[in-house]
Amino acid sequence: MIDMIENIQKEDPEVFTIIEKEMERQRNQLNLIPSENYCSRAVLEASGSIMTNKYAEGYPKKRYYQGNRFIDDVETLAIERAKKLFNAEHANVQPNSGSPANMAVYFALLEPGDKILGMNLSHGGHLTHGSPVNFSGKFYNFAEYGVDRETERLDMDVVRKIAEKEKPKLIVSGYTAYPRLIDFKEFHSIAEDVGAISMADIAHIAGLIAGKVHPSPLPFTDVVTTTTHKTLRGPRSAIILCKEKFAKKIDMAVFPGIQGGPHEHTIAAKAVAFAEAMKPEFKDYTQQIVKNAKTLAETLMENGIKLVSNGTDNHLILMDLINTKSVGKDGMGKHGAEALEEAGIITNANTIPFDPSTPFRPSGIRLGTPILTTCGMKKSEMKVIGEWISKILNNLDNQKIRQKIKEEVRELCSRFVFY
Ligand code: DSN
Repeated sequence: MIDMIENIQKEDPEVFTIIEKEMERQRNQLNLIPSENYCSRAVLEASGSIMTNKYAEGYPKKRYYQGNRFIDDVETLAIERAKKLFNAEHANVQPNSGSPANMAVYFALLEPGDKILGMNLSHGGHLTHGSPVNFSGKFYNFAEYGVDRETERLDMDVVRKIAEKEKPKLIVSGYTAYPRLIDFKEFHSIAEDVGAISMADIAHIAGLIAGKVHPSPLPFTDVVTTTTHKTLRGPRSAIILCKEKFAKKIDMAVFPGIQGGPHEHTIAAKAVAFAEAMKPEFKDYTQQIVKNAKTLAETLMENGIKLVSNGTDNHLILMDLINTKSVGKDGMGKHGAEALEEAGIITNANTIPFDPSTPFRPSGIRLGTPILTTCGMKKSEMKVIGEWISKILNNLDNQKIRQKIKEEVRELCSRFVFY
C-alpha cells in the first residue's frame, strides 16, 4: 500500500510518516472492531483518484455545473450496481456517511416532532436511532424497544405491542451491536399494520446481506440505509435504497437538503466495491466471516467468557463482563479493551443490554471478524485468538500474560499481511 503514496513521502514527510505508522499498526495488530474492514487496493485507488477534483451538485444529467459527463457516468454506474446488488428500486449513492444518510431519510419522510420507534442504544441501536444527544433525539419524538432480558434477543411480539401502543410514523430496525439475525419481514409487517414507514439501517450487515448469509430487508422494506465500509468492504461512505415512491423526497433531502457537492471519488470507489461484492468470492468471504465469528464465540464461551445472547449469527460478538466470572463487575469494558490493546488486540468497549453502568464506562466489549477474515484467517486462527482474548480477560491484573501474547500476536499477523 505504501508504494501508492510515494508522492506524499516526497512532498509531505510528516503526513507520510503518520500514514506509515498507521499502516504498520494495521499490519501488526489484530483488528477486531466489527464496523471496520480493509478495502481492496482498487477501492483505495478510486478513493484517491482525480474524481475528487470535480463539483457535481445535483444528480446525473441534472447538474448545476458543466463538465460532468464522466462524473455522471460513474455515479450512474454506482447507482445501477447498488440497485442490482441489493435488489432495490431506487438508490441514492451520495450520502457521505451513515449519520447523514439516516438524517436524510428522517428529513425526507417526517416532520420535526414526529414519532419514530427505534432500538434502545444500550441494547444495540445507533446514535441516529433516537439518542437524546443526537439530532435524531432532539428533532424527533422517539419511542424505544429493546431485547428480552432473559434471551437477550428481540421478541417480535413485544415490538409489535409497543408499535401498536406508540403508533410511530416510522420504525427503525438494524443495529450496531446485535449479534443475531433480524426478522426484517416481521418489522415491515408491523410497520404496515400500524401505518408506519419501515426503515432498516443495515450498516453492519450490508456485506452479509450482499453475500446472502443474512436475510435481506429488500425489496419489501420502504427505506434502507447502509454505510459502505463495514462488512461490505467499500470506501468510508453510505447509500440510501428505497422504493420508487420515496425516491424524489429522498433525493431532495440528500441534495439540496443536507449535502452540497457529492464526493465523486468516493462514489467511484463505491461503484468498485459494489462490483466486488457481486463476485462469487465475496459470497465465500461473507460465509467465512460468519464461520469465523461462530468459532471465536464458541472458544470464548468455552473459556468462561459470557456472551450476550450466548453466541452469534453474524460477524459480531458482544462480551458481557458482568456475567463473566473472572471479571464479575460492571463498568469494566474500557479496562478490558485497554488490556487487550496492550497485547495488540483491538476491540471496543460497548454497553450491554440493561447495562447498569454508563456508555463512558460500559460493561461489555464488542468484537467482530470482518478484518481477520479479509486477511485470510480461518477456524484455527479464531481458536487461538479466542484463547488469547479469554486469557487476558480472565487475568486482567497480569501484565506478563499480555506481553507474551503481544509477541504471539505479531507473529500471527506477520503470516496474514493484507496490504
Ligand atoms: N461507529 C459505528 C460502529 O462502530 O458501529 C456506528 O456508526
